[in-house]
Amino acid sequence: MRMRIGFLGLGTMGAPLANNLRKAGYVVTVWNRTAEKADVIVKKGATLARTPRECASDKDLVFTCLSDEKALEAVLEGSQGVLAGLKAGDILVDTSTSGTRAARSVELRVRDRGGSFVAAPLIGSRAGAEKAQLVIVAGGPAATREKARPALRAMSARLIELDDAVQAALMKLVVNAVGGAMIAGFGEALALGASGGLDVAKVVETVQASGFHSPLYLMKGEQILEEDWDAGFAISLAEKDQRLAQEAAADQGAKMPLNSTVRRIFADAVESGRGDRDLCAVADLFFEQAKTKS
Ligand code: NA7
Repeated sequence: MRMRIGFLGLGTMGAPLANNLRKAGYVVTVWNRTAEKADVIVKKGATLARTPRECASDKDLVFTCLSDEKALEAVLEGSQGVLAGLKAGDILVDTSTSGTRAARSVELRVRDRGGSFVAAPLIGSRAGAEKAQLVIVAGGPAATREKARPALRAMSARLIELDDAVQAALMKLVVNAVGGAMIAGFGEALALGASGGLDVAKVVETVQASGFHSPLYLMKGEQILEEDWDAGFAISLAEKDQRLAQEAAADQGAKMPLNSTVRRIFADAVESGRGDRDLCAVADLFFEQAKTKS
């Protein structure tokens, strides 16, 4: 019998992920707060559930891909929530970046229902999700990971497995703390060059010729030069990731002064109206502050 998957959250990342699962041969039932976003995948053969509970009921695997821990909470709880639909032996896989506190709390509540939880945050952006080229860090009990593995592989190019859900959530925060500092530093430095009269294209070329070059700067450098702010990964979500890193640091006793500044920069970008733009639009904020344009 084909495996049944319930998939909740058809945003930028969730829609292509659910579609990849459908293409891989799973029987997919979807739910999204804004139901119309399900139209495309329903036309391709997925079933639309009326409630999160219905979406999660009687499935071999249940996936969530939601903005943050608050969205996750809204979808999990209540009489029509995902948790109400889970029974003993069921598996919930959260692909959202919802942080270590949420992973800890969701794991307990899924276990209370006799189920098993895997935190499987995504590394990559929309294009990677569409091409099933994401990196996924999956943490949870070995037997549960084994059951979820084929579906996780259908959405990713690289699957990194850990024994614990909270550790997987933490790993994602670590990776995005690195990425956040890189892109904020890049945008700030480009604006420094531009404000002194350097040609931004030449700056990008020179950084890329140096030992500091990176695929991130190659990709985002092009987007910045073209002023293409179409969100592969929205600044508002990047700000959330730095906030979650700060929370984990507070819980663990780690100090992250750089991350705290990066978070403030992203928060400024959101406040300036750039929240829905791609992460690289942080450069645009620096250009504006330096009274120069790329
Ligand atoms: P998007 O494109 O912002 O999509 C977010 C999804 O979360 C989308 O399906 C939203 O439904 C849903 N959402 C947000 N708030 C709620 C509440 N309160 N209740 C129910 N559903 C909600 O994010 P991405 O796909 O780019 O990212 C998903 C995760 O991967 C995120 O953690 C990233 O950091 C990494 P809507 O369509 O708005 O009704």
